[in-house]
Amino acid sequence: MSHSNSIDKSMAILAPIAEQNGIDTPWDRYEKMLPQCGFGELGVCCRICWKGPCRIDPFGNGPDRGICGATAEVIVARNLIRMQAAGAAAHSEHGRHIALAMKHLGEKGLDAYAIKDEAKLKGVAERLGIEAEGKTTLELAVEVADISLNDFMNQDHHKECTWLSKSLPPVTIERLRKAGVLPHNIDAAVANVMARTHVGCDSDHVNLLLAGIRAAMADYTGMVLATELSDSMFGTPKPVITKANLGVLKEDAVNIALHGHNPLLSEVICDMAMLLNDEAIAAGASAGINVVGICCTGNEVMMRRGVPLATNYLSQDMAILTGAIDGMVVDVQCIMPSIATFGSCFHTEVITTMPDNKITGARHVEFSEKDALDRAREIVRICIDAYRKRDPHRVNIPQQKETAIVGFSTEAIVEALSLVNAEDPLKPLIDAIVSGDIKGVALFAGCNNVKIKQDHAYMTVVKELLARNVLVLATGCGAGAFAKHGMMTQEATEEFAGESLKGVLTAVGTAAGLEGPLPPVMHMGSCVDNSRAVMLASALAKALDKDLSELPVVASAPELMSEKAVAIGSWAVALGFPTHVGIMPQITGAPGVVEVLTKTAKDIFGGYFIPETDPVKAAETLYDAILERRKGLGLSV
Ligand code: CUV
Repeated sequence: MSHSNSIDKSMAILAPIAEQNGIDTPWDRYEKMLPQCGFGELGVCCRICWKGPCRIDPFGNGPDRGICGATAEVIVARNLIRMQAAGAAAHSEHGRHIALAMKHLGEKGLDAYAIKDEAKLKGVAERLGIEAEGKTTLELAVEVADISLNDFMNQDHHKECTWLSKSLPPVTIERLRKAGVLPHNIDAAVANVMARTHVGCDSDHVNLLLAGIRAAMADYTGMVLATELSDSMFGTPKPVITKANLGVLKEDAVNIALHGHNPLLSEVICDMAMLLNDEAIAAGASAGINVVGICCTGNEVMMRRGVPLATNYLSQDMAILTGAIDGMVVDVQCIMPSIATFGSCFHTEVITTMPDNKITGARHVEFSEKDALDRAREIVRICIDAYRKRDPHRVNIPQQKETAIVGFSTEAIVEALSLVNAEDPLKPLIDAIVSGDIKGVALFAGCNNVKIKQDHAYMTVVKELLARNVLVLATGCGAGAFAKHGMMTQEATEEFAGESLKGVLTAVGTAAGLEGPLPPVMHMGSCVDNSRAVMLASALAKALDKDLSELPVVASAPELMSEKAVAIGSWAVALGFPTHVGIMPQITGAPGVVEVLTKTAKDIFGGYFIPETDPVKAAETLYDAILERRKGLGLSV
């Protein structure tokens, strides 16, 4: 029997439809996988060469080494750092794609794109040390793109990636430099992990783990440049009110779901949907075209355009069971291949768009920046055609949706604060932290994972921390969870924020003209936009003249699953944040690796991993970590 395991009420409505159609939900697929491989769960299975697979006996009754002699520590460390490298590769490919598009735009022009936020571009150029005087916007764009691309190309080991020193506090940079984990080249950091984990190479788990951290710092580098260049091209997010959850689908509209990550595709589809709205009406969809988002593409267009969010990671294929999605347009990352199967059960056109991300059974329309308008037109028309084939009897849209105030870029937060103190915008925030009205800051990031009731861990940890007056930032599918469950509303502040936090949110919200508090969870964007939280924390650190590792700032990924999330968590640790992971990482077969990541890391970086599957305990541990930081700064606890 098909089922769901989610606190998202839409899922209980849709699971029986999966059953009727004879398709498995993600939770059914998980159940069929049980019991999952115990060696894999511990991380002690090695498939790096064809002498294997080898696995270490965790009980000490069988082999304690692989055929080559690799210990559990080496096997686990190699597996882990390959995940970090893959995450870094994924985010950085995204960043590279944006940078190349920006360069192309600046040099030759691209019909579908522009520098929409010139002020942001100028700010970025200035930060990168580019002399803006006398240069056109497009010339600046080329220079910014070139410096960014150089972070993928530089071969001088002594010269670290530019975006690192241009975005992090100098003391943090100094500390990371001493630890030897600052990459000079994003691609090289990834390639280095692949090379040193080849059979018969680096066989020292500490040395391996440090290389993984370097790859994670490359992940951060790719991410920060992706965010900053995207803002320049597509606009820096400002607060906007929208809706989230599957109730945002409309029965009388052509519903196009944008899913994946890169705004280069989704932005143009949004523009084209507006242009072709009348064609949709002519096809019988009286409400025209309704664009909705899924996963991080959803976050990108939600932040910049107020496009409603349909759902987050784990329920992406379930969304198709509504029978109301005419086209699901995807680019890269976090796209379950199952959507093709679900699409084929309905009239839904599942359209892949990137040459290196195809799905068997899906339609492929290859998208490139050069012919973006033509391809976007083709894609939107395919969706309109699909609408004509929609069977109204199979439409079943769960009426779940919540209001979400989103769009809290660092700039937007600083702007809101400047309404309280125009001279020194960060001062109100710093004062609130110093006085203890705000105890600390928690960044929630990461995915959903079938191993946890969908969204439940997010909601539990966040409520615990809000009640303790911790300011909450969110990105990725965590932000999606909070949006779907009404945590980005003013009412949620009233209900869940502790008294002193509520006071601060109300003072800032009122000054910003919201006639009430800011929402208790600030949506900062997609996964790459975790860089925004670092920007905010770095601004605080610089203002206080402290290292990031001294601030009462923590990170939490209660439901993570992807390699990208592992990379993010790893740089969060390196930057100095106590970092909770709510899924038991596949490392526990190597006590030495566990020791390094949960304890030794604290001595080297200040940050460390907190693996904790109980969300209430996780919140307590994170709060204790915040108090420890406060003590360190001499602040009240
Ligand atoms: Ni990039 S990485 S499931 S979409 S947050 Fe969502 Fe966010 Fe994890 Fe993926």
